[in-house]
Amino acid sequence: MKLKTFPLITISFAILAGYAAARTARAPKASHNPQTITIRASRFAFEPSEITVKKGEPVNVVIQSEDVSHGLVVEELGIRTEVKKGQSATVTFTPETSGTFEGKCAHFCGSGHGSMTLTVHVTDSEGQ
Ligand SMILES: [Cu+2]
Repeated sequence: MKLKTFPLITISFAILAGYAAARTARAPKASHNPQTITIRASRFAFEPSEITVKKGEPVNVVIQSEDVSHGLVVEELGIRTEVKKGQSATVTFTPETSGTFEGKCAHFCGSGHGSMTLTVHVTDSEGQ
């Protein structure tokens, strides 16, 4: 009986220790969590319509659809995502170039779709 349960206990401990090690290894990253910016998308605007991020720092952009399906594409920053009707989508990116970039809705959402834009300012973080 004891001989049978011993390996099970050993394995359980090994798994638990593994989990603990994995959590510890991941913990230091927590302080470098990407900045999160939430953008609401509705016909025919992003709110806010301008965001400012720092070069070299990862950013999570959460896009929430307030009505129909929308999308966001910012070619220069490698952002391309779709957000379904009433849902939200997250896109993570790290801007490598400073400047001002124009994003637009990537999913046709009606007559004002073409004017649905988002301006992304990428600032040099070295100066701060
Ligand atoms: Cu749209």
